[in-house]
Amino acid sequence: MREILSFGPAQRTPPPVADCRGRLLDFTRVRIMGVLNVTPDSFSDGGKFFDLSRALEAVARMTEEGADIIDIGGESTRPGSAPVDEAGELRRVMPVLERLGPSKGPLLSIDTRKPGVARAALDAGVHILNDVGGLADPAMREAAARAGAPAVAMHMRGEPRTMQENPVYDDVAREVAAYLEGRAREAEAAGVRSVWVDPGLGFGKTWDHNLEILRQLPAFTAMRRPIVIGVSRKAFVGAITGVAHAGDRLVGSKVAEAFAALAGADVIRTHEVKAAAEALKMAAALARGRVEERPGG
Ligand code: HH2
Repeated sequence: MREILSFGPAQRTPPPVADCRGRLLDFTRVRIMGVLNVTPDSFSDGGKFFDLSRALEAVARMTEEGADIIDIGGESTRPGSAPVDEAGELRRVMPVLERLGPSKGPLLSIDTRKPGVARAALDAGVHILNDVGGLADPAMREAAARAGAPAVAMHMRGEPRTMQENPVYDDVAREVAAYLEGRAREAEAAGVRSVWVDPGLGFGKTWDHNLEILRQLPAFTAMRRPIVIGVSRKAFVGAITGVAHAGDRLVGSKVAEAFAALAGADVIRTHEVKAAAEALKMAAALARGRVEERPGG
């Protein structure tokens, strides 16, 4: 544990500020990305925010609770999930984006693997592209570059339908970090102004792989790019804590989020924003050894 504190938030050296299409996001503290799944089948909250008014209520609640970013997705990528076509995904996310309009509150990100959805969402004013496909599709890189938007490249091995069928790595942290560095360089060469990397916990990884990645986050901080971590409610949290129902995995999720923050994550993608904000404040105080932040950091 002491080793972890020695590379806590104060030691992180990502770019201090990301320009999100004119809105600035600094990483002097760990940022919270609240999840809004406008889907009937997401693993923990499928169907809950499928209705427009409930989706908008959820955005208002997460804003109040301290979300820095709201990540809006219209396709479940849980293990075994069935893909949705582009028109269907657009029908899910666009009404929410149109009603939100130019957000003065949290930044908005679009969680999609489809260039058509990415382009439409960015045209509607979304600030960040979150691609669980790792920006491997040149059209995704172009969509972010054209809009001048930062993009999250997430690592996934295989496809959601089959990705949990016996994934094998020699050194999972090193291999995933090398993959993401390659994708980030390609995206930058295509004109993407800021690439954030995400090792993709649960996407083609065993439970032990997920733990290994969290314990080896310095392999990712060395890339000097903002690091996004999504651990919230995932199956390995349930397996470790013995909580079968995904929506009840609050405590395990918050412990893992605090651990990720201390180990160097810059953005925590989470379903429970209020509890994450408390956990991250606690983690930050433990890392700096003082209750209060001093003015100016
Ligand atoms: N996890 C999920 C979806 N998108 N994006 C990033 N960058 N990182 C993640 O870890 C990540 C992600 C899966 O969680 P969720 O959105 O709650 O479920 P579903 O895919 O079933 O909608």
